[in-house]
Parts: sequence; C-alpha cells; structure tokens
Amino acid sequence: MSLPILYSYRRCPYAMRARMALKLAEIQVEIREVSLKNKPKHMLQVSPKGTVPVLVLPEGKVIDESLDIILFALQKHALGGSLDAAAGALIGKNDGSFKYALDAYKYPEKVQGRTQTQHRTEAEVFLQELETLLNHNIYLFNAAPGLADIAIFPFVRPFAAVDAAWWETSPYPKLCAWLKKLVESSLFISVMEKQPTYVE
Ligand SMILES: N[C@@H](CCC(=O)N[C@@H](CS)C(=O)NCC(=O)O)C(=O)O
Repeated sequence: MSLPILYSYRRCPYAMRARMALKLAEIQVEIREVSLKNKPKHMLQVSPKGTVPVLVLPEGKVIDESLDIILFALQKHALGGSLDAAAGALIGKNDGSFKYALDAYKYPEKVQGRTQTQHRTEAEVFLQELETLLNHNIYLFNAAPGLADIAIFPFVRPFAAVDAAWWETSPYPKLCAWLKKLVESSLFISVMEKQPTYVE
C-alpha cells in the first residue's frame, strides 16, 4: 500500500510541527522536500494555495494546514494531550500576533515606523505568557511534551536565534530551558534530517 505523501520544507516551522506530530503518532509518510521557488506541479494541483506542509492521503484526501495535519495525527495518537480550549487559544496567539512580531523582529526593514526592539517588546507579551505556564509545568500544559509544545516551539526557535546573546540573558529562563530541551530532543533531531529536494 502506498504511503501518505507529505510535501514539506525542512526549515518551515509549520512543516516542522506537522512532521513532528506525524512522527509521534507513528504515521509513516513519504516526505517530499520541496523547493519553495519551484514547487512540484502535483503539490499545486492538489493544493493551489502553494504553502507547505501538504499531506496527501492514499485515498486522495488533502490536508493543507499544519494544524489540521496535527489534528489528523491526534486521531491516531494522543500526542500528550488533546487540543483543548487553552492549548487552542495559545496556538492561536502563536500563529497570530507572535508570528507577526517574529517576522517583524527578524526583518525590521520590512516594517516602517517601528524599531527592532519595539517588535521584540511586542513579542515578549507572548513569551511572558509561556514563561508563566512553565512556572507550573516543565512543558506548557504537562510534565511531558504535548501538542502545544510541538505547535509553538518551532516559532520560538527562530525568535531566539535573531539575537542569541539577548535571548540567553532574557528574563525567560524557563522558556530558554524549554526551548533547549525541545531542540535537543530526538524527535526534533529526527524530523530535521536533511532530505534531497524532490524532483517530479
Ligand atoms: N497556515 C499555513 C501556513 C504555512 C506556510 O505559510 N508555509 C510557508 C513556509 S514556512 C509557505 O509554504 N510559504 C509559501 C512560499 O513561501 O511560497 C499552515 O499552517 O500550514
């Protein structure tokens, strides 16, 4: 039987969280590493919006939003917790205001009228919320990594990398430790293995 196909891009945080959820749920997939500048025709045929990740199931069903791929994986495996209201709200903030602030902090020249530090300060509202949660648990909602951790940390990782010296001395020590643990986890390391670019 043919495997589901996952169109993916190694460095995309949305694709990272989809790959991690599928791996945790032990769902085997054929990963097709795409070039974002030259996307495979089949991928664009099944999902014309042209973003990764895209999961194509053997019966033809297409799931082209990373959170929907996580939910699909969740049906097969508990992934350390359900997508309850609290996790859903936190992921919503991550994908909304935090992602916006992350992009602006990374590329401040693209946003007029604000300094890089102002963008960072905006992002810190979310960082503070994560730090507060981590005062209660080692991971966001639990003692083990769960859905929210997987969905959010691929975005905190590039945030930390913008100014590593600031990050390491920032007032978020629990968050720094959380990020380090997740980045060093065998799960993350395994989904970051390099793949040759898929040629149709
Ligand atoms: N809401 C989508 C966002 C996915 C997304 O924006 N992926 C980026 C890469 S990180 C992408 O494919 N961009 C299209 C492009 O760069 O052409 C999801 O969660 O799957």
